[in-house]
Amino acid sequence: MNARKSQVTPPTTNRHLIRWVEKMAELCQPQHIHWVDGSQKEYDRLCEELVASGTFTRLNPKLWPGCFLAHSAPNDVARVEDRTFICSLSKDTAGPTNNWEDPFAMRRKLKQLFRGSMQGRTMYVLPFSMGPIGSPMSQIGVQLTDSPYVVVNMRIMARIGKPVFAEIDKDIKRVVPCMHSVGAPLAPGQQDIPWPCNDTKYIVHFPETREIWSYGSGYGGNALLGKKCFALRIASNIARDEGWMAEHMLILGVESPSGEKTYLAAAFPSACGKTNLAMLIPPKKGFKGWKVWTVGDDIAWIKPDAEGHLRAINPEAGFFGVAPGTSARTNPNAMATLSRNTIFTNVALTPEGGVWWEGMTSDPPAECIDWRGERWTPAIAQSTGRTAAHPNGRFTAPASQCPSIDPEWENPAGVPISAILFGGRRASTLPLVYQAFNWSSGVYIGATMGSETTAAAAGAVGKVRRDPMAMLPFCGYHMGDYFRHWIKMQRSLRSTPRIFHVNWFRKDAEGRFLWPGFSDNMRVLKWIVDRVRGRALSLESPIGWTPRYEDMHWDGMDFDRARFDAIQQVDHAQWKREVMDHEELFLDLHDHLPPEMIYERELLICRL
Ligand code: TSX
Ligand code: MN
Repeated sequence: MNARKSQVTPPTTNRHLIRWVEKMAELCQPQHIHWVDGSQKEYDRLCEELVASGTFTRLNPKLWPGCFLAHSAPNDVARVEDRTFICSLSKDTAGPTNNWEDPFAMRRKLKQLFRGSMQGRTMYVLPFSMGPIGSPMSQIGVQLTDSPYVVVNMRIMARIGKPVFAEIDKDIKRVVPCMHSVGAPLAPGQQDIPWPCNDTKYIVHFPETREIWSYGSGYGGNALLGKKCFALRIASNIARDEGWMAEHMLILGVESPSGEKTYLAAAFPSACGKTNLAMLIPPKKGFKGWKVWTVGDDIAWIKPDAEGHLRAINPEAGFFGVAPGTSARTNPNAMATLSRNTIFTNVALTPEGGVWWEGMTSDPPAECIDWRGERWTPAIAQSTGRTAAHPNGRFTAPASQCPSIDPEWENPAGVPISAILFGGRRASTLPLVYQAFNWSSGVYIGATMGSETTAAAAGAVGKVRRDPMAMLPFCGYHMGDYFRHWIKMQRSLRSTPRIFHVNWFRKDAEGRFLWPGFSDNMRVLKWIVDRVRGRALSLESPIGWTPRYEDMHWDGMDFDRARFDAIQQVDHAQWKREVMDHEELFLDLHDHLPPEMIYERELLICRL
């Protein structure tokens, strides 16, 4: 690739951008600079180079056209929350749930780390738009990275390249600078390895100057800086200042047989099947003519429009989904989406040149190459406990390929949001569904939501982990101020979306799931739509409005009133314990907590 030639003529007229690139090149000392144009030709060439360097394996084009597989280093397989920092001027701004360091000290540290960090490598200048190019709700960033793996993944996950430079040259939007190095410089003549990275990792955000610096990792949210770092941690700061919301939410549209469309946004902690819900297919029986449309599966930017209604865009252009557990049974739309033009990371390679992961098929392949690059058979798995795919193995797939992608998904004005759902994985206490009494009680529900830990690695199994609005690892400022911002949003709205809480995971005394989940969640979505549209009555419980058995649509499902009563039960003794538990999180945040949270808790206690 003639990188030096393109360096001579940058495809932008923006003096600040050109000067910043020069300054950063001086710091990182890359061998080449490549201005990313985002074309298919460029993508194909980078993928060829990744195959040649051993980072990528091209999958069998007959089975998996346009697909590649990467295996990461074993010490670079997930986001590193303990290495993630919010460097605001004051520690108090970042709050107790974020790692904080003094921004001046951190800058000094980063300068040291990045000095010469790209030696022997190409520095890619990667302009990206989060949200459709030109949308008033979109934001622009430029990532400088020494990882071609990041460039090709970003081409799927965001809008990148030439049209973004054109947008930058209009000089109407502030550009967020994003520095990224895998931290593995090459000495002259030194052979590269398939997955360069560094044991030392720093994922750093400067919320006041709107900057991101990421060092040492090439994986996922650590390295694809448009996603968690920009679209959530930095954007949550921008949103707080500008009066909108950057949320860890899926967006879906429910269409009725008459063509009426209702959009919902939903926040869930990890391992609740958020992507599965975003791509839900209604039950075959009882829901003729109903359709669920996918707008996004991970992030929503939500803003009041001129009439005072909330509208949302998905700032991303692809899905970076967890592969294990994804199958034709759990998520046929995801399987169709990832069937071509997809980059797989840390899943297994089959002898036919295909991919496999736990839960993809009922029978495992007779043999394969596991995510570590070693031979794997079901017998080896039996004796060693090793999985073929890493539990955090991923697919990077274009949203446009999703069969349920909403025709409105790239509408620059977004889609109107009628309801917000919070959810969690809770074996007891939390009913299948209930509706908040009003906005502030809904904010309380979101602030106190949580999930029971499933993997032993994550600590004690079955203990509730609070994860307010599913934003604990992603809010770029004090969680108490974030709740306050949620409360304050009501003032700029003529109509607030209705707020609901759902729990697909309640169990009976014998430990069996009370709810079949998956497609049948459509019955819950329908009740929510009917509530939003003023068509369904409800019962008043101490925690909120709950559905009447006769207002749920049961066609095609055998679920009698006794089972419904069991799954909807609000047990006062359990709830008294639950409210006591809410206090734990609030203690940490008390000095920034809006009074509404205290009042809502008091009211809830009184009702119980
Ligand atoms: O994604 C899930 N959803 C949402 C679907 C739109 N999962 C998978 C969670 C792990 C990521 C679920 N698991 C859901 C669910 O609604 N519900 C359950 C629990 C469950 C699992 C299996 C069965 C029933 C419930 N039954 C049988 O397998 C027969
Ligand atoms: Mn997520």
